[in-house]
Amino acid sequence: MSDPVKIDIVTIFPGMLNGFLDESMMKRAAKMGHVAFRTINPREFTTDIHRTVDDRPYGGGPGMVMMPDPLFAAVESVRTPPARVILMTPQGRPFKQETACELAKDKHLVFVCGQYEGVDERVREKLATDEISIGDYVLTSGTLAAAVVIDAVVRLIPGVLGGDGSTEEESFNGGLLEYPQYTRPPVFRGMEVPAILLSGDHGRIAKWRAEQSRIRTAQRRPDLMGR
Ligand code: JBZ
Repeated sequence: MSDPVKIDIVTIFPGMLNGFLDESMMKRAAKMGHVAFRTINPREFTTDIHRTVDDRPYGGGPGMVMMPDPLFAAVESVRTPPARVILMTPQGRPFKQETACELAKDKHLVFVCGQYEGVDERVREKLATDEISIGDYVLTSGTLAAAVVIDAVVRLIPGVLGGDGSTEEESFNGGLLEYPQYTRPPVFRGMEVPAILLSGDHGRIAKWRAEQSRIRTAQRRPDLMGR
């Protein structure tokens, strides 16, 4: 078996990741040796009495900016030559399923998570190899954004989902939304499961599902059609 994929998360709020890393699929993937997580706190790399990680912006303006030295030191303490150093930032490349597939092929990912207003531009220029945004809304924490990216990547690492086919079938694989799903009972509060799904005709079921995916995608996400 191959070495675990190394995933390091540089954050001043490592506690935000406790539930995420210690429950569910992430924990299981780590236990099975597919992935090895570490959190690195830039505060541990400060040298002043107050353990300062941020300061006021040069030129004035609101908010605080994360200082370069603690972030460089934290990344340099874990970085290996092939590592991708990913800065989570609203100005980054929009995160897509394709991006997740790309990152799932790497051996070592280092996520740099800002908080507050942002990080010193020299981190972007000289430390980061990639910049990613999870979407067009305002967050206070790059750490949450990194957790979203890590979740999407780890489930694609070979062996993590047990190769049961569910990776291929889900939303956005094939670029369309998922078809409607039903389970027991066949009638719930007067609402029936479509008869075709109970028919046992797997050919017709597959065609029905493909059609439902198209209808649903055209209605809800026309931007995904014809890609
Ligand atoms: C992100 C500076 O800390 C932040 C704040 C917001 C934010 C990120 C980092 S990453 N939003 C996004 O991916 O949308």
